Amino acid sequence: MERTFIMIKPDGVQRQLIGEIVGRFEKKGFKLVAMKVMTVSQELAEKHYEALNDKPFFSGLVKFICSSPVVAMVWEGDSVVSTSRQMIGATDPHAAAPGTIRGDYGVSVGRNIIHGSDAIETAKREIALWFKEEEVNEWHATLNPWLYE
Ligand code: DAT
Ligand code: MG
Repeated sequence: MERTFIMIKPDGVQRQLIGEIVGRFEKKGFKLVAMKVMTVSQELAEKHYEALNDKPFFSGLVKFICSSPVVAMVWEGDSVVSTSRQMIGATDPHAAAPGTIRGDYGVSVGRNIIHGSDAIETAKREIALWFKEEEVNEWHATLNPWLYE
């Protein structure tokens, strides 16, 4: 089953949106297999966003991610990578459709509440970067027959 890395950024935590966001993923039918509240080191933030290190906003982005705790999670389910991206919405909350997390709660690209892996390979890299293997739980959800044919 596919997995993705989801992070509620410092603004989402400060704005008390953790329950709202986790609830959306739960209600969709995805399974939570790892979750931790953590203060991110500069080293981890830079590694996580290394593909963007030539962008003018990179240093501000790293500083922001380290500025206050985040909630790091791994969610599992059928097509969870692409479906999560749809639930999150466009990078710029101004462009994000109503009904998406960024569309409903964000007003600025540098404070867009949540991160989600953009592809299956990226998800693998990000999960390995943020979690030890033993922190990711294999568990059988009894709801499965009601979610999957
Ligand atoms: P996404 O988070 O939708 O995958 P991304 O990977 O292109 O978007 O960028 C990572 C984060 O960097 C994004 O969530 C917010 C920040 N960012 C992107 N473009 C930006 C910009 N033009 N100005 C400020 N921050 C930006
Ligand atoms: Mg991205």
